[in-house]
Amino acid sequence: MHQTFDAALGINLLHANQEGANHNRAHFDEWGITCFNVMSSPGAGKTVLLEQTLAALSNKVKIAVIEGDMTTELDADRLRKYGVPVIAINTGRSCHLDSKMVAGGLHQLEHHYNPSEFDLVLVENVGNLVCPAEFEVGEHAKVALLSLTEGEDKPLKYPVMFQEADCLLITKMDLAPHLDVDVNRIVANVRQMNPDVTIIPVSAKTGEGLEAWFDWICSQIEQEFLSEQQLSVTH
Ligand SMILES: Nc1nc2c(ncn2[C@@H]2O[C@H](COP(=O)(O)OP(=O)(O)O)[C@@H](O)[C@H]2O)c(=O)[nH]1
Ligand SMILES: [Mg+2]
Ligand SMILES: [Zn+2]
Ligand SMILES: [Zn+2]
Repeated sequence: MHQTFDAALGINLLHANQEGANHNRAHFDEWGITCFNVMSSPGAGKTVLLEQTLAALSNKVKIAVIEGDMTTELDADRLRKYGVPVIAINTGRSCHLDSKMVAGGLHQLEHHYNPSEFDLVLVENVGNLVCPAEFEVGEHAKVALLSLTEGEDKPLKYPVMFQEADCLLITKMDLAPHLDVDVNRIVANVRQMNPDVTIIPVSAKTGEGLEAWFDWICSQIEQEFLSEQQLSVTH
């Protein structure tokens, strides 16, 4: 747990975290890996989305997962069935992953595998709409999920998460007929704070939107690959 009411302490905490994030980013760049930080409140569908992503992409994209959970390895075990390295990090009483915890995961990856063989690291953060968005872990993109059952007002009530997101997945679209929720309202509330975010409505149940999500992943990896090539030409 962290004490956000002490502003000075909060700034020091985030400063120390940023150093760790830079360290992780240097590893990603050295290994040619793109990293996404996947965040949402508990139960929005992160693990199901990762399961479907591994099922669809792991034969063409080399993926490793860093799985953050307070105490269990339940999610990690679900993802291990897809035959990819899943590094479980128990955060104990902490309500988010910080850059040092992710560094520990990356060093494990480096110890057990050749990290340069990987294209993508997916970090599933602890379920929480508040502080995970403030703690950079060296990721190239932040992916936020908001499920339909959470209500239209959540982007307004938890602004940092939705301002920081590069991609927002509106999940559980199959439930729309059962709920009094207006997807257009959610989109408008998010756009008000973050006009450029990519928004993809998805359903893990019907498969709606999953192709668009996979395309977004592949475009991010390609973009990262091209920018690294450019860097190596200019240096
Ligand atoms: N109806 C429906 N249920 C979903 C969908 N995605 C996830 N769920 C359910 O939501 C619950 C939480 O999913 P999980 O992936 O564990 O969420 P996480 O806590 O964000 O990792 C599970 O019971 C899932 O089956 C979806 O697209 N539609
Ligand atoms: Mg999960
Ligand atoms: Zn936290
Ligand atoms: Zn290191």
